[in-house]
Amino acid sequence: MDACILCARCVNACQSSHQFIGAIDVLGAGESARIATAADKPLAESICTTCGQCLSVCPTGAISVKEPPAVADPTHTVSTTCPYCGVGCGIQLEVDDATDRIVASHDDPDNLSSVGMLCVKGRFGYTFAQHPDRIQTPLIRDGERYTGPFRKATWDEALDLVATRLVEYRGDAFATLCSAKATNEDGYVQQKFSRLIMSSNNIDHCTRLCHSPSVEAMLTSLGSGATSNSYTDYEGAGCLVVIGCDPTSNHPVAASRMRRAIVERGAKLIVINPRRIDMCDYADLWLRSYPGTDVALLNAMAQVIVAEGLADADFVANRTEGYDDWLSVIEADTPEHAATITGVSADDIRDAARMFARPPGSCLIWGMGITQHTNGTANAHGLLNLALVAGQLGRRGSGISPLRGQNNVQGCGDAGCLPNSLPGYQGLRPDTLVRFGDAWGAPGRIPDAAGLVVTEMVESMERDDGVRAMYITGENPLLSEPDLNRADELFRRLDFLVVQDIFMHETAQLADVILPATSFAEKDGTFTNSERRVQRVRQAIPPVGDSRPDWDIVCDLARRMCDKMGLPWQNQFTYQHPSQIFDEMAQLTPIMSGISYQRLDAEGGIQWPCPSPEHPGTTYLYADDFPRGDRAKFVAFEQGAVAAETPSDRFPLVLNTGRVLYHWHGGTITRRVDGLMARTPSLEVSINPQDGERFGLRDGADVQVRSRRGSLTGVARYTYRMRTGEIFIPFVRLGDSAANFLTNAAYDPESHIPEYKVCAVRVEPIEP
Ligand SMILES: Nc1nc2c(c(=O)[nH]1)N[C@H]1C(S)=C(S)[C@@H](COP(=O)(O)OP(=O)(O)OC[C@H]3O[C@@H](n4cnc5c(=O)[nH]c(N)nc54)[C@H](O)[C@@H]3O)O[C@H]1N2
Ligand SMILES: Nc1nc2c(c(=O)[nH]1)N[C@H]1C(S)=C(S)[C@@H](COP(=O)(O)OP(=O)(O)OC[C@H]3O[C@@H](n4cnc5c(=O)[nH]c(N)nc54)[C@H](O)[C@@H]3O)O[C@H]1N2
Ligand code: SF4
Ligand code: SF4
Ligand SMILES: [Mo]
Repeated sequence: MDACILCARCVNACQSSHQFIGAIDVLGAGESARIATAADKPLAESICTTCGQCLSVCPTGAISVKEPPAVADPTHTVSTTCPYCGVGCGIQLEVDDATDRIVASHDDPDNLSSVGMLCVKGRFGYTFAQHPDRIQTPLIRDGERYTGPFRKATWDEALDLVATRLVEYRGDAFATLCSAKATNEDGYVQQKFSRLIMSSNNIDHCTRLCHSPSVEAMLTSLGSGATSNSYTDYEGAGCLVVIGCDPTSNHPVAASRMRRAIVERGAKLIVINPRRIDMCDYADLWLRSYPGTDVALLNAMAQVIVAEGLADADFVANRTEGYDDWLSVIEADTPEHAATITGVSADDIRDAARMFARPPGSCLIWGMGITQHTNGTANAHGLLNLALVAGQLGRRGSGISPLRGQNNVQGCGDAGCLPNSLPGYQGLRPDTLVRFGDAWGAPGRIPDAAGLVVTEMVESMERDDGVRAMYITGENPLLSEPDLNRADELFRRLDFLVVQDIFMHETAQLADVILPATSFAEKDGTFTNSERRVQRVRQAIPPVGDSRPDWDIVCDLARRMCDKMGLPWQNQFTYQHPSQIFDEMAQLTPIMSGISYQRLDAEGGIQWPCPSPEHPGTTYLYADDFPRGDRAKFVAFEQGAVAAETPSDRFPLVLNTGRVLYHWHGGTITRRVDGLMARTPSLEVSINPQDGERFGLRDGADVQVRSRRGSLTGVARYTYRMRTGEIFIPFVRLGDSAANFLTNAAYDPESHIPEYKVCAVRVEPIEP
């Protein structure tokens, strides 16, 4: 810090101008003044999130990266979109012209979603793109399935093999998983391939494991499955309800925008979570409910709103239906009753209801703690009912935000990578099928029956008439599915498996053919973020090895299959550039027909619906009506069983799984970013110290965790973030351990999402 001139720009960046974290401040006064953390602890032990915002504003280099890459001048900068989460931050990749290597990632002050901020993954996590482990050539299995070695192959050889094999599996025996990490254009081409060439609607992606209950509920109640509002609405709200999510870890830049509302404008914050998350530091109310009890809690909040006359009577009368039926179900759900189920006091439930219902505006922000339960859809309806009864929808500073997970999970659904709808959530109705059939030069060829969702695909593998051949791009089900031992058995029953990815992973290990895709850094396209903003992805570096963009690989395969089968649709797969794919999709998709690359390049990201070239895009939905019609619908659910599997004598603890800031899902990507690994090198099992004592563990020592389905080894981390009786493990794989060996493949009946958030486990010390 010798170069520090005490300008305090870093302090501002960390506190009031950007991140609202406050990890650093000026410590001391006069001669001894310096920048330091609270109690002068090392940065790594402070609340610092390693976002690098301080680094980005330091004018003297006092704060700098530890090992700056050797750069030969000159460099150029490419403006693109972060490949990690659904917040969709703008990044500016700095590329060394001499070596074609990305040497830095900077924030983009002009980006409308991130307004100059980044988190640790956006600023430092880009290095995976040029990691030596990238798959460089197509690979074909030699010899025995599952065990034989892979050999390098040419594209011709690999794609001919895939085409020849897939010809046998057209129709229901084929299924494909699309990638929420890839672009809209990649997804559009893949669903077109599946529908047109493979005659199969068995198309899905990770949304099934993620926000499918939210989408299901929103489609029923409102007619659209998207976030209704924008990050600016958080900043303008009077009250934020953060329920079943941990934005500081998982949507860090959105979390900064929430903190801005709280710190600058005094917005109220209600956190509803069994686990103490960092946002609790800012909360007016933290409702520590028991896992799986949100239906009871949300019904009781709604009951208070009605009973205390806080309902928005105009909104209910003029813009909703089903109110009376709904009320007759929830009327008995008093706070006192809910308190016995949820463990939250009746007074706190009342306070939360009042804070939420009171004008000016409230935002409901939720995540996997709501959805990944056997009552996931019921939970989501509970939230929608709350928004409807209080009229907190359809105006600035209010709205509903199921925070989208992957960088392009919104877009993957928008592009039609779903078993029951074509692009733009256009159902498999006769008129839609005719329009797409005509546009694709194949009238009457698109199958009209809804296909299987991810979890149904996996279950069907057990049967001989189920899915026999699979084409998986940019997903790793053998770490992300529940009950992995069982999932592994089922995947081994497939006749043929193609994996298209940037890295070798657990699912690829079982594949017959592996096709190397380019990463976000090597292709053009678009991602659509959580606030429905379509943003450009721009190529920064040449493709690594022989890798090719996903859309290009699938087009090549489609043409080969047309040749083999004598199908006349080669010309449907001859795009020269992703912009042509986007134009085709936009033309067929009313919600984005006004968006084009020209506009995105000129204006920056545009939020759909954007029906015409003159339309500015839409910051918030439902100002006047709903896609399902004039009225939104109340849908009542009663609190059912809290979970499919609850603690017993043999398995006395509830396992809650989820994420940590420094890892991405199973870790395929983040295990290959040294800086991120350094921050979270081991699999931590968070446990209340009392439970630790009770089961003979030691803080920091190895622990074995077992469920009825499997076991893992981790490091016990004593923390009061956990209530007794509940432990938390992120689902990243470190070593041979991964949480999904333990989780339960029980499904929400409406959405088919697995119950990742609750299963019963026991813990045992491992003697050194
Ligand atoms: N760093 C990082 N960021 C990510 C990801 C990542 O892997 N790493 N993944 C991305 C993806 S795909 C997604 S979907 C999002 C997910 O983002 P989140 O939804 O924030 O993800 P989780 O970590 O699963 O957190 C769920 C929270 O719900 C709480 N919870 C569990 N059960 C219950 C319950 O019954 N009721 C309530 N009210 N709360 C409960 C848990 O304690 C946990 O804090 O994150 C995205 N961002
Ligand atoms: N226990 C537990 N399990 C869970 C969850 C939980 O909370 N708890 N959450 C669930 C949720 S919400 C989700 S979203 C899933 C996520 O599960 P997955 O989608 O399986 O997880 P990722 O590791 O993100 O997989 C993305 C893959 O895409 C590859 N990739 C990256 N970019 C590209 C590209 O441009 N093209 C191609 N072809 N490949 C690319 C990466 O290498 C990686 O292998 O996990 C689910 N599983
Ligand atoms: S890296 Fe981010 S959180 Fe840490 S001190 Fe800098 S601005 Fe604050
Ligand atoms: S908040 Fe999400 S989109 Fe933004 S930099 Fe972090 S990971 Fe990337
Ligand atoms: Mo997700």
